[in-house]
Amino acid sequence: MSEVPTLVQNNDPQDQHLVAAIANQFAVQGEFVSGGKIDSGHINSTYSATLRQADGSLRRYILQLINRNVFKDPFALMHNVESVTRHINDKVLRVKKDLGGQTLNLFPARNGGAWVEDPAGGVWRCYNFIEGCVTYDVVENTRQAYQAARAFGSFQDLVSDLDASTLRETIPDFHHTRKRFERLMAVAATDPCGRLASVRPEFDFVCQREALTSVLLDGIAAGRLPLRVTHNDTKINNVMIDSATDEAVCVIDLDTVMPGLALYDFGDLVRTATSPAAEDETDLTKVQMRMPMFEALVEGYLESAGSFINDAEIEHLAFSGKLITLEIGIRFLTDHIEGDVYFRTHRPNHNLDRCRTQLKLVERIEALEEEMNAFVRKVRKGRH
Ligand code: ADP
Ligand code: GN1
Ligand code: MG
Repeated sequence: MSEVPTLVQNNDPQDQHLVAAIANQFAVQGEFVSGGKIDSGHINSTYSATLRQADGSLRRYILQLINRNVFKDPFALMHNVESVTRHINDKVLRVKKDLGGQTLNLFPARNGGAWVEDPAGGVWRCYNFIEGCVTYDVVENTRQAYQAARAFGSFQDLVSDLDASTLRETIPDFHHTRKRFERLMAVAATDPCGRLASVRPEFDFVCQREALTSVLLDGIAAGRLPLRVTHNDTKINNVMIDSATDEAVCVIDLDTVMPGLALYDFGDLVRTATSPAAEDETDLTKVQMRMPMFEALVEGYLESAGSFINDAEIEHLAFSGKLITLEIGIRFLTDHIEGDVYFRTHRPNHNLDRCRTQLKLVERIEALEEEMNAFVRKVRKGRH
């Protein structure tokens, strides 16, 4: 199976120097031993730093440079992250009396702030390193899928009483699929890099599905789908999984926690946990909708979120997988046509390759949608 190890440590001297200099500005104890880049995630630049404690033991931290091209107001973003981590830690502490597991915590800067600014204007933050865990880019077994979905459902539960009005919208209209579609149309109309002609099949595929982009928005307007505080970026490598037990330990990447739909979170799990192919796989025959993974996601999600989500949300679980996969496909295609200005890319046509896997997965979901809906109905009946 295609587990992709995400903790790629390197010994690049420039990284060592950078990590040491940044770590030194946070209120963390110990002497710097080593640092390395973590090559996962399309947005921020993430590093680990290892420090030797007074008793000789080693402790790791995460240092992250926020992507200012994506997050125009990193201070608003840090306000959100502080609110969310504080809320979750207070609540877990109240309910469990102890932290009973690992949660995400920010370490303050030595100057007392929640972040550090480097001379180039970069904004850095420091988290505890969630130990004993890995993130997967591709789910290997149904237990991981179940656990991940349960963890994101629990996350929604934990933040359900966080006052949404105190959260800033870090990326406006992040999951407004119709606006994502309109933006693709606008970028295609100007075609700044002359790439449109070579992506006609992908562009036409999206155009044929325009009607899908309004379905959940109409549900909001009609009052059937409530806005909740949601994670909004529940791709499978945003949950830390215990490497020994496959249990989900901690949800990470809190940059897009904002009011949204529970279905955006579930949909992104379907997008990233059902296919055995990497997001940038070029052999599209490998892209599949694995029913056992979908079933595990539904069961895991309903285990933790089933008590608070409503019937309209449950009815759209399979649909949300199709929609969010289409939406991210639209975003990759837009970025390709625009000249790769948003997502980090590692090779020519990387965004186009990513777009193609998404659109293939949409097709696979369409072929199995009835079966997926039938499964959801069956589980739901069993719960009544
Ligand atoms: P991005 O916004 O770029 O996706 P993430 O916050 O998801 O950034 O971090 C990128 C990767 O770094 C994650 O997929 C995970 O492998 C690793 N990582 C992030 N935070 C932690 C943490 N607190 N402990 C251990 N690993 C982490
Ligand atoms: C980005 O940050 P990361 O890699 O977890 C993106 C998501 C996309 C995803 C596609 C802030 O997620 O919205 O779904 O890539 N995050 C942002 O893989 O745009
Ligand atoms: Mg991430």
